[in-house]
Amino acid sequence: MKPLTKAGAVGLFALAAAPLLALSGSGDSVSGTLDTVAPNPGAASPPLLAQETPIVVTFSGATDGAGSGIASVELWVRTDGAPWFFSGLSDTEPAGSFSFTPAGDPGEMDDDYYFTLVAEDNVGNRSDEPEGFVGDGDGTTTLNTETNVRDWMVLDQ
Ligand SMILES: [Ca+2]
Repeated sequence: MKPLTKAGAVGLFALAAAPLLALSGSGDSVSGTLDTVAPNPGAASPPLLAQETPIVVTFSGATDGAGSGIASVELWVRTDGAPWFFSGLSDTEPAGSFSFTPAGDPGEMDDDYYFTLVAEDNVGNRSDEPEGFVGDGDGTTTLNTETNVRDWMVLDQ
């Protein structure tokens, strides 16, 4: 009877331990594929010139390689004399376009807007955010809305 009892106890132990082993195995599997690499945000392609707002900025090329995948692509902006900031515009697709409307009433003179992208993957890794008052980003748009007004004045005369 004792050997049977022992065998029964071992069998129960094995059953009780099985879920723990399964969880442990699952944990090993998750850690083996952990994504610690920031995605490549691709590039923004703003127009060289704009005579009206919003400024339409196309973007493409965001990729997370074999990682967890692109969660979002953000449009970041800088103007002369101001630091980089997040425009508030983001997209879950790796390519598309943003319609950026500058704050205030810019464009009376030639105002330059520099654009770049920041991407985040599905586990929260982020590509580098631009900082400070320098850098051209991926491209620059010169905004001059007054050109339109002058055109109208010429047409009216
Ligand atoms: Ca990644």
